[in-house]
Amino acid sequence: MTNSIELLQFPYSHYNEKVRWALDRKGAEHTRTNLLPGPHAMTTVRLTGQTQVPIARFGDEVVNGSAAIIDELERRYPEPALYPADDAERERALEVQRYFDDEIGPMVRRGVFAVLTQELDYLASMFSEGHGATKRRIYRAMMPVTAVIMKNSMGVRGRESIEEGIAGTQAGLDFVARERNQHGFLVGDEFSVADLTAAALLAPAVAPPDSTMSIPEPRPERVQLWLGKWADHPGASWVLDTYAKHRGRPGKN
Ligand SMILES: N[C@@H](CCC(=O)N[C@@H](CS)C(=O)NCC(=O)O)C(=O)O
Repeated sequence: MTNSIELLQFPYSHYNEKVRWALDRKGAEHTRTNLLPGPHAMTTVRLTGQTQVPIARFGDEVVNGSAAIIDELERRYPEPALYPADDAERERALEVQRYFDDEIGPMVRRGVFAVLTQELDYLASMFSEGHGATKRRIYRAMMPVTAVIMKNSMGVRGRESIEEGIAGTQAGLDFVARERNQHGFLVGDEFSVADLTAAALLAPAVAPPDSTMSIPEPRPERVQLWLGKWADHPGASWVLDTYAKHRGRPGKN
């Protein structure tokens, strides 16, 4: 049994960014294995019986789901803590995490993918970044089919569903603009899992600079319009500030 940590991930996924941020913040040494969205399911099903990443291997132990992985990290690396010490604050921070994981994260993803799935060259190039030229070519050729599968799994099914994605993104930004306290945090007077989760899951609407979640430039016009829609929202400023103050410079995703 080894104690090494391996994160199986998609580089451009906000739930994966959540775990990367937690790993970086705790200074937990780890490796990252990038899976290609689509073919990834062969690996994820074999390891966990389900298709989603993030998945973390802690030696022989396999944990999937961002909240469960952060829970395990918190146990193994208590400092710096992501869970508030005070019971009521801890409960509230975990509640905020659940709200963003279950309700806001999927809507932000739906909103951004409604745009990205209209830009297949851009999407294929972004998702296959770092892979060899042949694999990238094959991936681009498969993209029309992969994009349909992605749209289905993200619930991008016509105007109404896209409006829900936009409304959910707006609700998430409104939430952080409203709930941030005088210290700039969503709960208590220290950075916690609540701030990390909200900022990471809103990042695809804000594209914080120097972050592993900044979608590559040059960005197609539709992508710029998506980002422009949120640029003046006070919640977007909170995300940018939170990234600038607490994410550090994580380097490559
Ligand atoms: N609640 C899960 C959500 C994870 C999730 O939605 N992962 C997406 C990427 S953003 C995924 O792996 N999608 C591919 C699939 O469902 O097969 C978590 O917090 O980890």
